[in-house]
Amino acid sequence: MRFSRNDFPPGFVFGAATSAYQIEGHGFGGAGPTHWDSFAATPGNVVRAENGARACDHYHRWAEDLDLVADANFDVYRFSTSWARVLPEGRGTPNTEGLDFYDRLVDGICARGLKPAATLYHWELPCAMADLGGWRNRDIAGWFADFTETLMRRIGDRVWSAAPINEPWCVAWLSHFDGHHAPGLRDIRATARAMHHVGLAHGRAIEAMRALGVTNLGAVCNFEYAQPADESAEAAEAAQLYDGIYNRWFLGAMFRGEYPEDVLAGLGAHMPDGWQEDMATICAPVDWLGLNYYTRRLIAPADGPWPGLRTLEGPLPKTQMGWEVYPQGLCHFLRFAHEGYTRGLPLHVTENGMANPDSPGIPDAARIAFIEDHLAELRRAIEEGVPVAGYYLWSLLDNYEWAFGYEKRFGLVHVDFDSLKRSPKASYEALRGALTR
Ligand code: IFM
Repeated sequence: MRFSRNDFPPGFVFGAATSAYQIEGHGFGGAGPTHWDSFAATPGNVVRAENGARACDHYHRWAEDLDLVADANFDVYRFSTSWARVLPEGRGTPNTEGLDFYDRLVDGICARGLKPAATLYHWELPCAMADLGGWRNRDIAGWFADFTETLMRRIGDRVWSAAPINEPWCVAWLSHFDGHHAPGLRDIRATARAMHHVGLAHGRAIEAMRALGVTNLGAVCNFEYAQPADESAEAAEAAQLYDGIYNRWFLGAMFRGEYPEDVLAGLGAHMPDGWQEDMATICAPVDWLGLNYYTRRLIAPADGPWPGLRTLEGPLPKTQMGWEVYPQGLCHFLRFAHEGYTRGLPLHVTENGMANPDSPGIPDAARIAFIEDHLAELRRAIEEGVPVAGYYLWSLLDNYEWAFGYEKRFGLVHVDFDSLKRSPKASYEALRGALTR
């Protein structure tokens, strides 16, 4: 690695990130069915129709996995909790086994001298909630706040930080407009409602955690650098709108209490009645912002209804996901968030990393270079005065990459999905060396 801990300000933290459905093994421990189970069971949605029933079997191997985090000299372990594991019906009677699991996990994280960074929702909506309309139903904000309270009553005394929802754009747009994630809808009315209710659920969960006295609360959003595909005014306008939908909608709501006008021009007619009254809840104060950053997109105009844009393949080197490697976007978004929205709050890069077709024993040099180049951009932001406080790798383990199944390998640690053997990759060893205290 081209850097060490000493190249970062005192107190700067490094972490490894995972999510519940992607690693735990949802078939274990009495968890209820989720919309990812039924989405994956529907032909054509997921590569080889793979699901998270076994995943990395982290449910049983969590201690070994936490040892890997600690041995790499990370400071923070960012994990998520499964709503359906805690409340199999989404509400009502909790699953004791599920609560016990997260209790043990948090204790295990603390026992290894790591900081537990919890995300409450990372996409596996209980089927019972989906049956009631899921993110299209305004009541989801209350159901989610109740789940938050149930879980945080159990682990809130020990978590170092907590964020309600991972990547609201994916929960709303990718899943209700693009149809690429569960519930697989392609409907603008459903999208507008989800785009609003996910923010409302975030705000209600923040309120619930404040009421319980849980501290260090944040929001985790994802960002993509929108580059006009050519020099035309039309491409510039399309890229600006893509940026609004992806990057400015949730930041605007959470940090300014307003939605961007250019996006409202298209979504406004489909928004739920009285949405304006919810904005004060959505922008409940938080203590930090988490930014998940992977790539840029080239955007061109397209015929057809709003938003009238399409993405084109770019010329830069790509990861196994086909995503262009564009480290400069990370500095851009850190600056953008700080100057336009968070104005001094600590920023954490809560996800960054790449998928690579790794095999054990073959060094993942591309991942090492990816991390180095992104950390160089992160350091550039710090030098410019942006208060960046942490950087977390996605991901600790190769895992279930949603609609792409198990083929895309994001891990610092290779997982053999037959034997479930974990084998640290060269990037893991390189980070361990760089993070030595
Ligand atoms: O695997 C996902 C994760 O669940 C959320 N952020 C992006 C990652 C890579 O696609």
